[in-house]
Amino acid sequence: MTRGTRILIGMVTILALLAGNAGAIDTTDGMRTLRSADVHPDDYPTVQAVQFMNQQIQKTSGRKLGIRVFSSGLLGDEGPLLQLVQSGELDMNRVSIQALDSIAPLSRVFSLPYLFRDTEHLHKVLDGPIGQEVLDSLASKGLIGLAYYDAGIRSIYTVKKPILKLEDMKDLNIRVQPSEMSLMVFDLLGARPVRLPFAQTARALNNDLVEAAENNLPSYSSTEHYKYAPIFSLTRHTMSPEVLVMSKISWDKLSQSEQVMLRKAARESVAVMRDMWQQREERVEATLKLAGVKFNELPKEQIARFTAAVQPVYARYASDPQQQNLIKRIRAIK
Ligand code: BDP
Repeated sequence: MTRGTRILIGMVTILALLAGNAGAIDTTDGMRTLRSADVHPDDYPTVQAVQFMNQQIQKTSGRKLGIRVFSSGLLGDEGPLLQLVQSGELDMNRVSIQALDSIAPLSRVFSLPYLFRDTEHLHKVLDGPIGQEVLDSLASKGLIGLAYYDAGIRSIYTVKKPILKLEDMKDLNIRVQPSEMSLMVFDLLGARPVRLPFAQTARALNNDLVEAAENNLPSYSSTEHYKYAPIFSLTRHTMSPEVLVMSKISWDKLSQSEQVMLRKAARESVAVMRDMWQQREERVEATLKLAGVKFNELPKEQIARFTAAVQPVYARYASDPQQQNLIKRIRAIK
């Protein structure tokens, strides 16, 4: 599909989505269909997880309720779409938790750099009371938090030079996620961050607007960013997870049993997603190596310097007592 066709389909879809359908939840052939957005392609684990939910709820509801996923960023970038979810024009959106930074301050804690020790630590936090507290904090913002999905560990990839020490970050023109906190993290590291929508990153790398970006391996691979920026340096600076949110307005339109059904399907989709994610990470690492991507480990002392450099972010973006309390509890989880 050409870019023009995609844009056209995107516009038509958004119009169809909004026209005459205020209040969302579309009814097609007697089945009420929740519309969900994702920037990733159909075979990506986040999309597959919501497809799995769709199958589950169609089965349990006797085809009265389903979910349709608008994948590949068909409806646009995830940040702006969150507003449509809050206003009830779109039912669901799977986003990086960083997209919620300015909406839900408590959720910011999960995007802080160098907070989680490893995936096990992250899962323990997300699966326990802290994870639930953050999901619950979304309700006052018009969002129902349904599930966390894995997003691996984000590291930096570059067009020309590897990142092996803190000094290599100096003046690096790097695409970052459209969040204030990302901007500060990379400012502190000495880089020159540019906030760009996900979908525009490949073009920006290809046209020298930026010389670097940062992401996890499955995204680096599915977007083909590795073709423009084949040097992957394992800075491992954040483990911000994905989150599936639903419009509170749409949620309130469901019956209680439908809500229970949806929560159950969301819970089950997490395990399915984690399996797919792990397999995907292993597979893409091998494929990327074959494609010529050069991976660089950073020495421990350099990771310590990166960690020290970004500490002011904690004071600036996670300083209120509730956030401080979460950070303390997260660190205490062994
Ligand atoms: C990917 C996330 C996606 C973000 C993207 C980004 O899955 O939700 O939009 O990173 O960097 O890993 O913007």
